[in-house]
Amino acid sequence: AGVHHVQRRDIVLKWELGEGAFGKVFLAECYNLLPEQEKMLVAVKALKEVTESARLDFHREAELLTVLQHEHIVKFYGVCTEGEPLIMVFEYMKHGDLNRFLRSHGPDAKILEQGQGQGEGQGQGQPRGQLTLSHMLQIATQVASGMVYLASLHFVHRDLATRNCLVGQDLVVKIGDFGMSRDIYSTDYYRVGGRTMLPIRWMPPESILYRKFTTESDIWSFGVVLWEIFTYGKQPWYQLSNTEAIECITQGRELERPRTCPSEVYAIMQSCWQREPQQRRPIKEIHSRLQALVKTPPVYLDILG
Ligand code: 31Y
Repeated sequence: AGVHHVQRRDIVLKWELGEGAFGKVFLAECYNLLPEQEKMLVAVKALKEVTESARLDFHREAELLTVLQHEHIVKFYGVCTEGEPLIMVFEYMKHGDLNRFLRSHGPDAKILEQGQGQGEGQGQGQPRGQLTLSHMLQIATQVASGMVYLASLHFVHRDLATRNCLVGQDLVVKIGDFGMSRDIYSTDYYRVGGRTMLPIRWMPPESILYRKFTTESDIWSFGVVLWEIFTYGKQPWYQLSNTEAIECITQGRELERPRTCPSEVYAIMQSCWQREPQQRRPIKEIHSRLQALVKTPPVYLDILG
């Protein structure tokens, strides 16, 4: 694949958005990227340590991201490899990762509240207070849409979780690039051996037991993402340690229905959590079902809890 190259002098860093052991993500201005815009805001990921193996991973990821193009996959514009650090250029997703977004629009939001611009519309756009059922369904449908695309390419994600999705203007949600969250959200991973970090709380029994990752294991993870959305970003099995969570999942215990989750949506989660991978509902069907629910939201009586 032809990875696009950007010149160093066309990138002007503004400030840091996030940091991990691999490097940092900055907000930047980029010149001469698109024909219709002289300069535009972008997010750049700068690789801190450039060992030979990190360089190889970088180029492999860049080639992959060049191929993956979809309205619900974060847009990748190219790389800058003049000297160091190595840089990847992405579209800027104004609200950052989906997990933080969910928490900042949930019941424990006050601490996390980040100044939202004045005069921004509510309605279809970014909500000011807590997310409604309609917002949650819209978010879920968009993640599902990105997953339908990845499945159509037989691409197995292996780490689908809200921390790996990004939120832009007007509640646009996209699946992010790969391998950043292992640093920022390290408590979501269980370290096995030296370097391997597994997102066990999002993994089905066959991935935990046999390290088997497939389109069907991604469907299981999507069910957990739905659960995250309807709990405003809670960690699955937050009350359990990693070893207890492994025990629970492999024994077939299910996450409970979140308080704000209609039974129609919980039924979708449960269809993702069939022990037998082939019994899980195909992501295409899940997407259609969610789309139908967005159009005709279930009547939900909060007081029934
Ligand atoms: C981006 C805006 N997928 C691309 N913080 C890297 C891809 C998931 C995560 C990152 C971003 C997290 C900025 C913890 C401090 C702030 O609290 C979370 C955070 C992620 C801040 N990243 C981005 N923000 N546009 C971003 N990342 C991209 C475009 N790729 C990534």
